[in-house]
Amino acid sequence: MITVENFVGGNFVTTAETFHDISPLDGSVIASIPRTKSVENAVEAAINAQSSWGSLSREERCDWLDKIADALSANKEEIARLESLDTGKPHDVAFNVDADRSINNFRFFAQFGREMEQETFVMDDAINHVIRKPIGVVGLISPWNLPLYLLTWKIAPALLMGNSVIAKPSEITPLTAHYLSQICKEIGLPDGVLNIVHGYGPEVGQAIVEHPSIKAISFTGGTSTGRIVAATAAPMFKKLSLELGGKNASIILEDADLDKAVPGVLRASFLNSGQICLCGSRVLIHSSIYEEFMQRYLQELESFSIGPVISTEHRDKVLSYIELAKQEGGTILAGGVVPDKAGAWIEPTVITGLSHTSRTATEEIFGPVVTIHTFDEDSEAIEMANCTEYGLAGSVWSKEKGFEIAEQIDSGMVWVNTWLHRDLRVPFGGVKNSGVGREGGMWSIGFFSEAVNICVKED
Ligand code: TXE
Repeated sequence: MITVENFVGGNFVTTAETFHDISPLDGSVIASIPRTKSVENAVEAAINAQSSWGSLSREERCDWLDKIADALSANKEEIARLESLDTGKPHDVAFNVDADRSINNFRFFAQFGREMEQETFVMDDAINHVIRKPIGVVGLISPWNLPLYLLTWKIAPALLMGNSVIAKPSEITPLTAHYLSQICKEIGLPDGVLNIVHGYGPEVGQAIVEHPSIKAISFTGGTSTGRIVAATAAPMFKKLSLELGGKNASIILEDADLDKAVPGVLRASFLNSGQICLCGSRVLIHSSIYEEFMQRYLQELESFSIGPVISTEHRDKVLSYIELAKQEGGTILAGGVVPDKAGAWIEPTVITGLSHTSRTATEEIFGPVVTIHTFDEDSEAIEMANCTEYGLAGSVWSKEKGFEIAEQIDSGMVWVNTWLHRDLRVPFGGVKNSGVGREGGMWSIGFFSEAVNICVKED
C-alpha cells in the first residue's frame, strides 16, 4: 500500500489521522492519505519561499519548469501506472492523455515564459510600461477526473509568474500529485515553492480557500463546490478562477462528414468514461442523417473500450440518472447495466426519446451516458445546445457551416470537425454555471500575476 504524505517546505510529513484511497478497478485499498485540516505550516513555508522565488528572473523559473518536465518525462510510465491505478482509466489513456499533457503543461509554460514580451503603450509624451508582479501565495484545488493533468495546468503558470503554491488534489486521486512532489524534491526545487497537501475538500480545501495569506484560488471541480469556494473567497477579495461542470452538445449538421463525425462524436461521448468536463454528453443530430449516424455510432461503440468510473458512489449517481431517464420517458439504446465484475464499472449508455429539457438531458451526469436528440432546423439545434445552465464547450460537425453555428453556442469553447484538439495558448473556461475566468496562455499569465502600469513622462 502506498503511503501518501504532505509535501510542506520541502519535507514529507503526515498527520495523526489518515484515510484510505480505494481502487475503482476492484475496491481494494491502494494508499493511505493524510487527513490534513490546517494549512498553517504550508502557508508559512510558502511565504518564506516566495520572495526569493519571485526574485529569480523569469528565465530562471522557466529553466525550473523545464527541469520538472524533464524529470516527469523520464518517469512517464510511472505517472501513467499511478494515474491508471488511482482512476481506473485504461493505461493508454493515462499514458497518452494524462501523463503526456502533464509534461506538456510544464514544457509549454517554460517556452511561453521565455517568449513573453513586456507590454508597453506609447503616448505622444509618455510611455506606459506594464510589468507583471507575482501575486504571492496561491491556492490550487483540483478534481479527480484528470488528476495530474489539471493540477499541473495550474502549477506551471503559477510558478512561472513567481508565486509559491499550496496545491490540494482530490482526496479520491492523490497518487500522481504525491509522485510530483517526490520528483520536485529529487530535482531540488527550492523548499516551500511548491507545497502539496492532502485531505478532504470541506476540511483542508476549505482551509486553503479561507486562509488570509493565500491571495488567489484556482479551482476546478463541481459547480456546487465552486459556489462554496466563491462564497468564501469573494468577500476576501481573492483572485478567483473557477473551472466547473459542463453539459456539452455535439451537433451534427446535415452536411457533416460522417467518416469524421461518427468517431469524433463517439470519442467526445465516452473518453475517460465520460468523466471530462468537455465531454459531449448530448448528441444533437439532423433528422435527415439520424438513421445512418446512429447505425454507425452504435456499431463503433461496440469496440470502444472504457474503464470504470471513479468510485462505486459515483457509479451509483450515474445509475440514478439512467433510472431517471426511464422515468422521463427515455429508451436505452445501448448499455445501462453494471457488468458482473468487481469495481465501479458501468457500460457506455445511449439514451433516446427524451425531451432536450428533461433533467437527464440538462443536468451534469459526468459518466458514460449520452442522450440523443434530433432537429430539423439549425436554429433548433442552437436552442437545444443553449438550453442548459452550463456553458463550457461543444462541437459542431459540418462541411460548410461549422464556424457560423459555433459562434451562436453560449459556451467558452467550441470545436469544429474535431474535439479536444488543444492549443495551450488559447483561453480555456466556461460561462454560466460552467465557471468564471479563463486559463491558458496569456490568460493564465494574467490570472497568476498582478499587472502594474508604470507611466514614464518624457521631457
Ligand atoms: O468535484 P468536487 P469532484 C464535476 C462533476 C463531478 C463533480 C464532483 O459533476 O461529479 O464535479 O467531482 C475540493 N472547499 N466535475 O468530486 O467535489 C475537493 O477535495 C475547497 C467537473 O472532483 O467539486 C477536490 O479537490 N475545496 C470538473 C476539488 O474540490 C473543496 C472535473 C473538486 O471536488 C471543497 C471534475 C470546499 N468546500 C468534476 N469541497 C471539471 N470542470 O473539470 C471539495 N473541495
